[in-house]
Amino acid sequence: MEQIINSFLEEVNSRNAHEPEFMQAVTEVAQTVLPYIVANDIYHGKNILMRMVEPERVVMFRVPWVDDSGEIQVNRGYRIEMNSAIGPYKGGLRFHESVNLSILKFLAFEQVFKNALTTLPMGGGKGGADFNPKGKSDAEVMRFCQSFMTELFRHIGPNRDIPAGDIGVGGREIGYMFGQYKRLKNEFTGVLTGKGISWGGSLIRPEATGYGAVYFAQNMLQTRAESFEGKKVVISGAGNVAQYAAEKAIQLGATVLTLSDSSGFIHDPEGLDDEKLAYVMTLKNVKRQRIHEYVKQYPKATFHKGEKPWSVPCDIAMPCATQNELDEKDAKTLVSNGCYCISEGANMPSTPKAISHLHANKVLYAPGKASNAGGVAVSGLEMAQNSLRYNWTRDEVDQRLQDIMKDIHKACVSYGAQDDGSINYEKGANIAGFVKVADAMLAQGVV
Ligand code: NDP
Ligand code: 2IT
Repeated sequence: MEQIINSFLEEVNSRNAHEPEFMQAVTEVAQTVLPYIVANDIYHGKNILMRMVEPERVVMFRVPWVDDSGEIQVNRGYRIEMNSAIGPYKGGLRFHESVNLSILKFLAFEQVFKNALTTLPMGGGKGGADFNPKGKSDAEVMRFCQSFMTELFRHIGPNRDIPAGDIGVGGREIGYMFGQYKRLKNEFTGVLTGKGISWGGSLIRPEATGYGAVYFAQNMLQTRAESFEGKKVVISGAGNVAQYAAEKAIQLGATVLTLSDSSGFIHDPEGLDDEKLAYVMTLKNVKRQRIHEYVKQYPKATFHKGEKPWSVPCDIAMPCATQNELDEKDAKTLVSNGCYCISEGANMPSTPKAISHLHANKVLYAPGKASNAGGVAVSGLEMAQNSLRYNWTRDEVDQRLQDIMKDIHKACVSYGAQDDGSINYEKGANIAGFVKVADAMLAQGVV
């Protein structure tokens, strides 16, 4: 088996040698899915995984724009249309200076499996630009978004490819891009998700990824007759996913001790409450300032410059910032401090060695493609509401989100249950996602 996996990865690597994040994501899937393919005749001999690692289409384009001082800037835009076997391409847009082909291909590949797990009919895609929104004025962000959409609009559509937000792309950016798409096409359609409530958005979409990651953790905890009540939770990030993971964890009676950004983390030993979280939301979403401001407002908290929050003892950890933010050393620290549940809000935040350590110590570990699927799931519900030209209530959407997270958990259990009674959620998520997409691909022939 090892030989089959190695020769598969060698072939993929020969085409993608300079894409480390993409190879990391493919390796993780190949190690769990190839043994399943070999054991199941209907998938064997069809080169099905090789077809899945090759994007259906990649678009790269120039994004020129004029900054506030009149200088002309140029960024690089991308859209990876990875797989449309079970529905139109669907996935977020990331605006961050680190964005490159490797990062977007890893995200698009993960999205294919994640979207299949949601139970909704969505293929996988991802896009973005190496644009750094930090410190830019609203007017600069608007001009950038308009220029980005002036090329992207010809590749997307409500039945073709439906982008949404990711790092650096929130309600403001979706608004500017939607406005430009509508102007160019002269059509009001649900071409993007994460829209404002008065112009086609869904209630609970901003909350969905963070809430969903907590709901998934709740399902995992229930397998050990545990809950969030009274638990210590450590969260990284201070953006969309981290904020709503914190909100839901607090609502369920947990103590949220940390938040972070790329400059360091804050530790509030008394825990965040509704008022403190409202302060963080204004700080990050309205004032667009840094997390270290928190300790000026709440002096009992401390700021740890340049550090990650994983050294703070906790029961539950939720990485909600970015890829590879939790390494083997962090995993060892978490486990030795008593952490027994990790629910990933970010995409691929744990390194392969960290994941091995978590498995070896029987930590309840949920990979992002399962635990952060609530965001894209509610995007799918936003698409459904747009098609119906109707809006569901907050409670209706929240209930559907909870049901979907429960179904994803069930799918992970059915493919990831181990002989010793533990659940390998990584294996379960990969195989469950694979089966749905592979069955559709086989039915549709070699296309
Ligand atoms: P935001 O832009 O709202 O927030 C990102 C947060 O992560 C910020 O606090 C940011 O800090 C921090 N961060 C970003 N890059 C780094 C880095 N290189 N090192 C340390 N911290 C970093 O993004 P989201 O909250 O939307 O996304 C967070 C994660 O969740 C990403 O992995 C994303 O792919 C994933 N995700 C998002 C979904 C969504 O619906 N939005 C859905 C599913 C997954 P700083 O401000 O300093 O950059
Ligand atoms: O990684 C993700 O799932 C997202 N950024 C959300 C994608 C979406 O289409 O809502």
